[in-house]
Amino acid sequence: MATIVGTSNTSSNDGNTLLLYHHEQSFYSQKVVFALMEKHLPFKSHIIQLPKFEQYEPWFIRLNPKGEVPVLRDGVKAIHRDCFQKRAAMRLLKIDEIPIEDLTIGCLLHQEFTHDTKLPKFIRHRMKALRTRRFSIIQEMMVQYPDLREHYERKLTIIQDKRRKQENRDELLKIMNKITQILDDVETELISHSTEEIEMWLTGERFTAADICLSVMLHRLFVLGLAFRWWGEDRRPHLAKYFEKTRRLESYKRACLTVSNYDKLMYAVEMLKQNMPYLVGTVVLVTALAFGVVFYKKLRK
Ligand SMILES: N[C@@H](CCC(=O)N[C@@H](CS)C(=O)NCC(=O)O)C(=O)O
Repeated sequence: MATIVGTSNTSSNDGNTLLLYHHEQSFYSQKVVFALMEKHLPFKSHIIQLPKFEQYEPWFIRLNPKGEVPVLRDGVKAIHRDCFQKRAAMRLLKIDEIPIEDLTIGCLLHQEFTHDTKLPKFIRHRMKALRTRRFSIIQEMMVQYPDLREHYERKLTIIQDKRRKQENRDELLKIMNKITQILDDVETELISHSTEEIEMWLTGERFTAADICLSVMLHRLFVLGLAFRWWGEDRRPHLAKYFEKTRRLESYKRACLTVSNYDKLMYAVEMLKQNMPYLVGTVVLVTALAFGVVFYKKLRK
């Protein structure tokens, strides 16, 4: 989950609040934001611009040599790791075994598996472009910052290995089979609670870390256009109901539906481009009507 960094004094933190380095669309960041919201733990947010490769900047590599978000900086007190992990529940779910990046990129590369993706076109293009560009960026960083060479080298090896997997259709199918098994277990678990009179989450009355992991995972499947494969009225109805219930939570909205202003703008531009033919058509129609009315009035004079 999150890399937790403890310091007693930092320039970017006042020492009392948690400082979270994260990105809105990052799966692992969403889980931590979700957990912090559920625990009512105030935190300061520092967005790491993954689309600009800020995670490979030397200052961030020094913070987390893996060059990944999220990172949670705790100025004074230690955070109980069970904010993020509940081992028994995790065993039940096995969700953390799903290689989310491979699934996400795999779906972008093999779109035939998806239907009704919620990812705007510009994000899909951006993710594909970033995936290829990051090699040269890391190589440049390696030359520029030789003291961090070993971290950059490790990162390159990891992403090269991931790249091969992501291009392989069979690897994607393997991941999807694993998800089927997990969601079958989840449906069985949810069915076992269905006779209870009180509202139940995955492992009981309380919304736990297991629920956070499951909810963020379901959100990712939904956004990628994979939901139809696993839930709906005709399949895993308890899971479908569970997802609808989760989507009403404020913590879910904050963790999973927050979009940066820049992305909002890009989305507006995409919508404008898509609707351009209709817009032009409407303007032409309205102008023609206006001229028609003027002409008609003239004729009647
Ligand atoms: N095991 C890590 C995984 C974190 C991770 O994979 N983060 C992704 C975003 S979801 C990332 O920062 N990717 C940027 C990169 O690898 O360049 C955790 O649980 O925090």
